[in-house]
Amino acid sequence: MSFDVEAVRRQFPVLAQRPYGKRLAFLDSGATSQKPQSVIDAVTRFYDRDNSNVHRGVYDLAERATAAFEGARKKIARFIGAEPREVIFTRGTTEGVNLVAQSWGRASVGPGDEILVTGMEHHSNIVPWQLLAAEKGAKLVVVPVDDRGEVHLADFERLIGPRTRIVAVTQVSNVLGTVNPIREITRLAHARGVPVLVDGAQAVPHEKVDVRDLDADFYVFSGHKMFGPTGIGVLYGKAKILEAMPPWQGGGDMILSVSFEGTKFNTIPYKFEAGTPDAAGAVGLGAAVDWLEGLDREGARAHERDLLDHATRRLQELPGLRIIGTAPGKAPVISFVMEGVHPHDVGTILDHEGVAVRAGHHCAQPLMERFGVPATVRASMALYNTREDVDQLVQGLHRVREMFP
Ligand code: 7TS
Repeated sequence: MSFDVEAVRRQFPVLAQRPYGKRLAFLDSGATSQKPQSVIDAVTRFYDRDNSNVHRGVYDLAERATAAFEGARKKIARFIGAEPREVIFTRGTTEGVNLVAQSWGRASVGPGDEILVTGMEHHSNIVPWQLLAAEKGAKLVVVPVDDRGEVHLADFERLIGPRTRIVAVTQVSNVLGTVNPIREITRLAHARGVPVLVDGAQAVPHEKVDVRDLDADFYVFSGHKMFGPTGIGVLYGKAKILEAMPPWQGGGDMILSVSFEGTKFNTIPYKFEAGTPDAAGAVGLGAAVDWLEGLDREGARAHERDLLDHATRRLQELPGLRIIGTAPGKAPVISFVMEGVHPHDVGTILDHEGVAVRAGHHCAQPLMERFGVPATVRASMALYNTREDVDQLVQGLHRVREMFP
């Protein structure tokens, strides 16, 4: 098996379109990835052939829907090295963090307690903790980010104290591309009896993740960033911890029996899946896992590394361009600013050149403040990108310079 980017690209119908008559260089996979035909087909097939509500019907169709939904859970569990009952379907990363903050957090965090986050977290791994802290009289403590965009284990060692109740950290920064040393962080935290939630949103599309090996207590990610559908994501939690947690939302399917005197809750994972789930989304995510597992992932990684090296080299040729986030071993994400041009103007001009990038604060305003910029332009790459996409970006940036000399 070898990695053939042109064969991969042919599986993504979106990539064939020509905005403004130009070739599309899609460099915003950090926001959401495109979907291969097999994922699109799996969702359509579910609605064509298997659709009915899950865990409810006794008829053939309902059993097929349930089998497809639970089959997806098994695939995803295997993909991340978990047991199926440790895989809870959510709407995405955001919902996963909120679930943990509201269920585990409300039961485990009290006045004066501390929640440790890093300075490079996405808002979805900050705000749910702030809501919890405000309710409980706890506070957030922040691990600083250095000039290259890295965090240091010594700071974790210094900041995990007797009041720390949880460490919430991203595996890969959506702005900087920094890959954090999760294994070392969980080791440090666990030595002090502190659990760790890992935001894997930007990690799963790029690297093989094994939650047991990382020893994460919670691991959250979104389907739509890993070639799956929108509206579906996963919260992994260690079974022992999930079992001890109170339910989050109440409703159908999360109960064993209900009476007005009291309710007996279902076992995990169902205890945390109130209401009709996005079964088609789960099936689509299962198809995304199949698709990823059918690839030469080592080859894909090498391809992504080549793209990052090529992009870094070429962007450095441009005068007045500053790359933000220069940690070694980055994921294929490059944020930058151009002297004298607002990132939004850069984004708009690039759009007319067929280049899709994101310009803004990337839901990481504290990190923008850390680097003293209001916003950046971000090119985030996936395994279907090519050097041609990068060269089109660079050509577009020359055009920006012509317009803003
Ligand atoms: N965590 C990280 C590291 C992210 O990059 C994102 C989304 C989220 C959490 C939230 O994921 P959601 O699926 O629940 O929305 N990041 C981005 C981005 O970089 N551009 O658009 C969304």
